[in-house]
Amino acid sequence: MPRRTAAPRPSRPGRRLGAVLLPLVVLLAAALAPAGRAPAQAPPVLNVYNWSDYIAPEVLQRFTEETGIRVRYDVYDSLETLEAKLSAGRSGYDVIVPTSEPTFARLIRAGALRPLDRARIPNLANLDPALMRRVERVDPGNRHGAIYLWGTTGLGMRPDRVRELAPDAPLDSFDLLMRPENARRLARCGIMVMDSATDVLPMVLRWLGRDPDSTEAADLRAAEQALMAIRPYLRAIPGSGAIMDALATGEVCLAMTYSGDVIQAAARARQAGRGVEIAYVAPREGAQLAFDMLAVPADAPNPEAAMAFIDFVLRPEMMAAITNHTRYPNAVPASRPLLAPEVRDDPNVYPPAEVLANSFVAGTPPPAAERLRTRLWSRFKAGR
Ligand code: N2P
Repeated sequence: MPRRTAAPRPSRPGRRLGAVLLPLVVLLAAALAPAGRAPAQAPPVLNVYNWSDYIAPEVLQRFTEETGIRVRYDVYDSLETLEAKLSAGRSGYDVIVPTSEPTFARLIRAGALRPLDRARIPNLANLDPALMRRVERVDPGNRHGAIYLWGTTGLGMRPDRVRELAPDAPLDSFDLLMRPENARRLARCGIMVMDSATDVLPMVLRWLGRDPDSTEAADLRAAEQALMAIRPYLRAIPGSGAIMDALATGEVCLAMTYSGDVIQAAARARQAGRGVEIAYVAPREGAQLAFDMLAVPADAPNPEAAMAFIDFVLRPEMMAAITNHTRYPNAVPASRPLLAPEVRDDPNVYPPAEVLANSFVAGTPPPAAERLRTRLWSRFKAGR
């Protein structure tokens, strides 16, 4: 279930004070307005629906301070949850962050996105043209979206526990998870796979040496068999948000999830100082690469605020704050010099050329194949 919050937890108490003071000032101004005039209007609201742990809280605070626009902020932790919410229509959101494929592609095809108002988003010019070209295959002319953050999917692990329980298992390969003899030994210290057919199946197909986008029944059967073979050893198949928590607390020693989530979990574990060491690995068989897009639903209640927000977020200093906090790379090169050195130089945040060359972007399966995948996933989750 998506966690619903008014705003992500502020990182410092001072921020919370600001959140309280700003509406107070607005109320006070309304009360002091000369009698006889129309009552002051409620401040405009921007409704954002983003991935969990995918922004720096101070960015929202500063947006409200500068524009007077209040932000209502909800989160999801899988593309399936986002799609379910959006396909019902009238989501009430002004800004969403779908992955370029398949979700953003499908929403464009369904006419569910409003083209960006380029005149109101001059900071689109800050985006790396080479990265923006990569998402053009689903959005010619980049009309409907701007890259927010991107990243790979791979394995988060506690290397010390893994070495202890499965000394001969390779740490840099998807074999670590997908070979039953490894999963069986690691089950004792806890394994989780995130609940997302969209983000897990292509990696399994790739590991099997098959086309990650395959719609062939034989390929999907092979993927299902491989998943079923490790199913008894999985502690849970929760949303990616729960996986981040389980990694950070040391509750699991192996998890398949998104790169920045693992790096955030590692940072949290270090801060807790309880000796939990977490590492991220983009498997050598090839990691799935995802571009998450800032986009505006066609029926957004406040599209002007949406465009203003996208422009604000694309400022180099905002993107740097977001990457520093989330440990996901962005697509604004001018933010690079503003990054914390340990973030900028972390090869798991900004993958080196050879990892990128070996990575793949999943496509958008046609509806019939999508149905097969969804059913396969339900059987996997149920374990039968
Ligand atoms: C945020 C996960 C977003 C990555 N917690 C999805 N590509």
